[in-house]
Amino acid sequence: LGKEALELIEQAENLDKLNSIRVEYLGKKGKIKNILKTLGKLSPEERKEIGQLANRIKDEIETALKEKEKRLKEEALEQELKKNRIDITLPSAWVEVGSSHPVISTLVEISETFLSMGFSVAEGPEVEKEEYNFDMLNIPKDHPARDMQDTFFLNNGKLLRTHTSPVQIRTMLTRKPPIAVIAPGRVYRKDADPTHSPMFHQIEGLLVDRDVTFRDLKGILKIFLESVFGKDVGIRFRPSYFPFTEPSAEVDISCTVCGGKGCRVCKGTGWLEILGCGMVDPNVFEAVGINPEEYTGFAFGLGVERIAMLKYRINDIRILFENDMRFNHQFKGIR
Ligand code: FA5
Repeated sequence: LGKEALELIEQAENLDKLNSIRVEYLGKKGKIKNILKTLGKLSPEERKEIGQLANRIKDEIETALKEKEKRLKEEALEQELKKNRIDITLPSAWVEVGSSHPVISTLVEISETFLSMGFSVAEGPEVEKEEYNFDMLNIPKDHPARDMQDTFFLNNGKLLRTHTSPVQIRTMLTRKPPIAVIAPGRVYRKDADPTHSPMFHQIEGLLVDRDVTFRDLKGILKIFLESVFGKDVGIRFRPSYFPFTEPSAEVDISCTVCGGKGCRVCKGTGWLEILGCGMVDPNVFEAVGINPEEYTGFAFGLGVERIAMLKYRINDIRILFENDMRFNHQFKGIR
């Protein structure tokens, strides 16, 4: 019986066949079970001998079944591999990997510098109330910045914010000093030339507390500019005017794009204006219900594209938004 089974197993050419042999010999009604059932009728000696024999044959069949099963499976895998040959030395298909736009990576880098100094991020909408964009910032009704030339007015009485300064108002209306926030975001103006884009990014900064001075403003801006451009960067504070700060200044960076003479970006002056700043005007504090006798503060608004232009030596702001892939590809892996 054993020999017969082992031969059948050897000849079995697939797993189905193997399974039916298993049932035939080892199953509940299989040949081995049948022998074991008859043991009761035998004498004790015979019972022992036949019983042992039957169990040995059972073990042999089981082992043979297992081995054959393993071999059949290996053969099947072998066949499969032969049929579907894969050449692992072939080059892979071309996959385009994206990267951050230089304006966005500049914006993130600047933001992180301020976050590391303890500022947090505040936000406001791009479609803004005229009141927050102008009135509460002490910008009079007849100020040229409100002119249809500069501002995109919407027909619902709102406008596209022309700067991130309305986020100052929103922040001071909802929070009590001490306040230390930055507000990065998109702003819009009717502008278009090599250094002016109709949509661009600003980062607003606002710090309000007791005893904040112009010296604090200069110190913070110096730390930030040196961290972005390095210690040797040329920085120039120029007295200026903004209705919402008093005194006010503008900051220029030495124009490394061209080294000065004849440059389109700095118009031959050797400097590029990158931000406006100053001490928060008492009229603004009064508009938001903060006592100017108790608190002082500084604010600044910087142009992100201008900083990206200096950082990457780009001499026309419009290149940043044309989406020419030959340009965009150059910024792969920068951040
Ligand atoms: C302002 O927008 C003020 N809100 C800045 C400010 C904030 C002053 C807080 C004081 C206190 P200004 O219009 O100068 O200021 O713009 C700020 C910066 O944005 C400029 O220095 C320049 O770097 C950038 N900028 C202005 N117009 C454009 C434009 N069309 N395209 C690209 N960058 C621009």
